[in-house]
Amino acid sequence: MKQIVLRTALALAFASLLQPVVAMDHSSHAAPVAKAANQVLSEGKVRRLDRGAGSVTITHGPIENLGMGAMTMTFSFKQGVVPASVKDGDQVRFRAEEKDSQYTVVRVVPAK
Ligand SMILES: [Cu+2]
Repeated sequence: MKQIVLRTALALAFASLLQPVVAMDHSSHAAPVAKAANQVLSEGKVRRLDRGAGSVTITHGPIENLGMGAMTMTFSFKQGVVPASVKDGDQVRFRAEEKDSQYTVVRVVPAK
């Protein structure tokens, strides 16, 4: 009897080792091509806003559409893109794009 119990335990232990490893499928992580992708905003904090020069330095989190990790960098922007209420130190959500090999902020939304 003891023998059978032991064998069963071993069999179960062995069977658990044979559980098929679920293959990781990353295909679903592929960048969405939908129009909605244009609306994806990134998180950031305004470090230095220069409205005259049309440049803003932002410490930002990952920017998925640019394949960029978190960092501090300067973007250019066109007049009217950064809301008048936005000032240095503000938390914002923003959309950045690469235009003419220049990183440009095309939308800025103050974060609450
Ligand atoms: Cu960056």
